[in-house]
Amino acid sequence: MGPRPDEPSLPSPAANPESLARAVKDAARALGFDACGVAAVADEADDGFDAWLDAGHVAGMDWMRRTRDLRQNAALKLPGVRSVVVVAAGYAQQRPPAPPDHGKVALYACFRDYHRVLLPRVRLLGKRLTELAPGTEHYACVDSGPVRERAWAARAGLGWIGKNSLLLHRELGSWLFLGALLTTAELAPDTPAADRCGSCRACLDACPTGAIVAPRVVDSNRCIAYHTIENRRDIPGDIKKRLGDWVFGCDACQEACPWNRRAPETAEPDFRLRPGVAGPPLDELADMTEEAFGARFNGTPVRRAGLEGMRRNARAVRRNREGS
Ligand code: B12
Ligand code: SF4
Ligand code: SF4
Repeated sequence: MGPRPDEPSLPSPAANPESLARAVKDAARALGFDACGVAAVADEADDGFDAWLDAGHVAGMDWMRRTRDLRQNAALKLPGVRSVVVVAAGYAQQRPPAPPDHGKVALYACFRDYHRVLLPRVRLLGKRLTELAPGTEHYACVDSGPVRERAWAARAGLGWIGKNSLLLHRELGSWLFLGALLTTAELAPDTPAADRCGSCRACLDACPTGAIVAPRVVDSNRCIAYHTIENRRDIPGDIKKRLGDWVFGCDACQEACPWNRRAPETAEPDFRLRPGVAGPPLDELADMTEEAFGARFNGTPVRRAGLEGMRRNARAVRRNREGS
């Protein structure tokens, strides 16, 4: 059926790929994101993901193995997908120095859980996209969906993959969270950014456990972030000895990165440090009750390690201190 005479016969200005991309980026900015880019779903060429899984670098994260196909083929998650909109939210800020006998929590986990802050906003972005391009479908995710956010961010021109394997944005550095919106709408894609690591290898040298086994390749079996957050078993002895102060996550390969020194402080109220989270006292943590754990860490990403995980981590850090 053709258009009725009183309906405009031209497509709305937002319906072409260029104006749609512009409108979505405006909407992302209005929702508080610091950067937004678009990738076309034409080329999901092999970029080492299979090799990473097959080499066993995924360690015990079976949920990654189970979702292997989905992570490599966005059309399995959203049939008809044509574009991926990637958003970034920076969280750079000064952290107080850890007092003696206190552990260190990775910066990303010291405030309100980013899943809770950002996923509703990516969903709102999807809603806006549906208004702009009626009849299209989308899938929104932040971290926990079977979508390879860093690879899409690199394709969408948000930055480059640093040798520590993190997405580095020219201004925000790597202190950022990523979110993605798969969509059946066609949006004008951005061009990938140039690699600006050059001959630097500060992150490789700073990693306490040698987990960056090659530029851009992290072996989770050696990574402190994996062991203190995801590993539900004992931490292997040689890693345990090298935990330093980290009781949850690890920022050593980010703290060493020169691109992170100039990152602007976040203005996001939800990313303001929660008192008592960045540097919890080791003795208290090592024998913490469920109640005390909840009081200190509820609503932050630290919950993911669980009470037993945090007690295990704090005991290991304390033992190293006693032995040094
Ligand atoms: C599994 C996982 C982990 C694992 C494995 C880490 C790893 N290096 O893969 C563990 C538990 C160790 C971990 C740790 C951390 N993680 Co994590 N993690 C993830 C998760 C869920 C999947 C990552 C994955 O698929 N890895 C497999 C690798 C092989 O695939 P990939 O990510 O696509 O990256 C490869 C390709 O991009 C390819 N590649 C290289 N160059 C190019 C160029 C182009 C053009 C393309 C297309 C591809 C490409 O090489 C990359 C590196 O191997 C993502 C969220 C998500 N859904 O993507 C968060 C995510 C990567 N993690 C994040 C964070 C913040 C962290 C920590 C900093 C937390 C902390 N402070 O403790 C550490 C950092 C450790 C490190 N140096 O990587 C952020 C990273 C933000 C950023 N700036 O990049 C993410 C994106 C979560 C989010 N939504 O914000 N993480
Ligand atoms: S998070 Fe820590 S252990 Fe993991 S690669 Fe970076 S520096 Fe190494
Ligand atoms: S520390 Fe150097 S090599 Fe590592 S990600 Fe930063 S710029 Fe790249």
